[in-house]
Amino acid sequence: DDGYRLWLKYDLLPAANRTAYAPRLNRIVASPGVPEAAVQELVAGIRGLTGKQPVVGGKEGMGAITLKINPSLVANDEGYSITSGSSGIILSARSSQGLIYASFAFLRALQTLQPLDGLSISSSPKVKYRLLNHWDNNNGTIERGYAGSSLWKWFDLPDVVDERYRDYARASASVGINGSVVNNVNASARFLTPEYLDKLAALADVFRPYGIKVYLSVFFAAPKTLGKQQTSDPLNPEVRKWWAAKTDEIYARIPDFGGFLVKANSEGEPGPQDYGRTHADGANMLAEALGNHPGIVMWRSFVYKANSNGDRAKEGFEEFKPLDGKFHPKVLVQVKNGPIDFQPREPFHPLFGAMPRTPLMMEFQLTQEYLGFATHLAYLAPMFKECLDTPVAGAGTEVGRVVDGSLHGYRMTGMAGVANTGSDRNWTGHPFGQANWYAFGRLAWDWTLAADQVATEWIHMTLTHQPEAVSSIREMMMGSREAVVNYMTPLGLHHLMGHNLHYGPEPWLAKSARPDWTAVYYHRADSLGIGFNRSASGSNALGLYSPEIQAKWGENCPPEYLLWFHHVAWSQKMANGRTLWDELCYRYDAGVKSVARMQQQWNGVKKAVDPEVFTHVAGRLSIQLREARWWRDACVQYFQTFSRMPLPVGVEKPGHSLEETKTLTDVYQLR
Ligand code: BDP
Repeated sequence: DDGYRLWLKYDLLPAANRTAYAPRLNRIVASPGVPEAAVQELVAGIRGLTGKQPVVGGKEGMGAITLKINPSLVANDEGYSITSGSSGIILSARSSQGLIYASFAFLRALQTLQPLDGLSISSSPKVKYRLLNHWDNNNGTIERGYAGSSLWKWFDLPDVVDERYRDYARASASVGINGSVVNNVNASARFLTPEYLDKLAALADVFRPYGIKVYLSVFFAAPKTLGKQQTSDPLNPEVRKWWAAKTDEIYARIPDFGGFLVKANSEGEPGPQDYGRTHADGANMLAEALGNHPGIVMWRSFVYKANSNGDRAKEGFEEFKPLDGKFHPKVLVQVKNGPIDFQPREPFHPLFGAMPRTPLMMEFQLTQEYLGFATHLAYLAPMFKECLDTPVAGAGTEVGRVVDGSLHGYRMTGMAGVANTGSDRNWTGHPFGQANWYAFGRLAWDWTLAADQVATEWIHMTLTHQPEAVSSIREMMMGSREAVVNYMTPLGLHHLMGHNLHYGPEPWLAKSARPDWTAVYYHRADSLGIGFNRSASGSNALGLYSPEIQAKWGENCPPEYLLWFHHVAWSQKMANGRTLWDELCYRYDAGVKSVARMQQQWNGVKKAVDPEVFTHVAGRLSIQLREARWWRDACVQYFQTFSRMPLPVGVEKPGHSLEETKTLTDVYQLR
């Protein structure tokens, strides 16, 4: 198995399940309006899973799967219901899009061996815009992409349309994703040229049957660079006309174009502030350019000033909070899950809960920029859930409820995942990276799903049905992200990764173009202790949160966020009685031990999984173990130069000096 088929493998189910399913899956009955893509998928899926091809046609009743559009169904536009009883299996939805989701959900029920007797599923997405963000460039490279080059073959399009685009759309739709921003947020104006719009239209045609809309990241200064305008000032009438005309040009080719994603005045990208205007001025100008077209604007809040000597964790908040209520109704503000940048663990972004009059969209990162790229196994659903399940204030105010609009009554809601896909045959490089694509879609649909439940589905659909193997793999996945946190950045530490590349440990990094691109800026280790004091006596980033959160993460801060918010003395006693220093060492060591355990767990399932997948994962796990040690040794040895305390008993001693460990990192910085 080369991994190409993802979780839509449709290999034969265990014999007992096939026998139980067979009498119910003889024919597929599709009334008018039922999308062809749904029927095709059911035929292919059932044929593969049961070994028997169902016929298309005939009547509703026992043995039939009937698909129906039912405008009075209690569900939202994309929702569906699946029932099974004396009239057979019935898939109904209010829209053809809902039937696509119903078909994939029904196949998932088979793939996860659910009994069909009395089956009754009904589901509606909690969030409206469920998007992948591809950071793909027109030259085929992917920013922070670790699974090959871009899926989109820009040089070939629109004349050559790779079959793979359809499989991408199937896989994405199967987990409920309904939009794809195809290009990097550090956007090229080239995507707005007629040449590229034709290419985009070709992709849109392939995605459309699966309900996936295409979106573009736009370069804010395009009026000037592409349109030969004097300026790109969002309040300039000529500039506004230019964007309106450009938007019409897009809709002439792609009538269901999704809209724009914008990174502005961030990391050198142009934006409205270049002309003394605000983010709201910029976003609203684009929203107005969309006019009556159905599209939206997603404006990113990931900004930090060019010459800041404050606390970067406060910057997005400080710039956006004052703009609450100032955005056009077609605008969503897209906020990264945490206030720094996709670290293995961050507290939720303080903007969540702080902008009741502006729909905030979640941005998660699936590509593991700071979690060991595609080399390390890290199942991210527990990380997404940790964020979504945390209340922003009192009980019932979970981040998920901000994002799904129920807390503040947002009409527009969205969740974006920075994709981990690429041209590698198995799409994500690491075979387990597929689980993060899968889990992101499932949680964007319904953030209340449990991470282990989602893992169980994915394992059945992708790897094995063998019960003991399913539970070992699930255990391995569920602990994997915490393992990464432990061997890279335990106790609330963050941004200790190698300069710019963000791979491997470089906690000693002290010089860079900006202080907040170093590691010492974040860990602040000295002879007294370690951690970033973000409490009231420090930067007071903690003060950006609600009183409930300030109480929770203040004086009795849980260990997970301790050094994120506090500078703590080396000898300070933790709740478990250990000193901070000992606890830090134990956690680094525990991270390494967890990877060793993952290796054992994986070896234990060898007979239950495909040999090619087994070998591939085993190879990556051995790299991960070696690099977890590299991380532990580098950090423990380096921090020891400040703490001057011995390694506690039980923590493995590094087999080499700090200087030797440093050279390992240096190699990554060579050119
Ligand atoms: C950081 C990446 C950078 C992105 C930036 C962003 O290092 O490549 O362009 O985020 O999200 O994580 O805009």
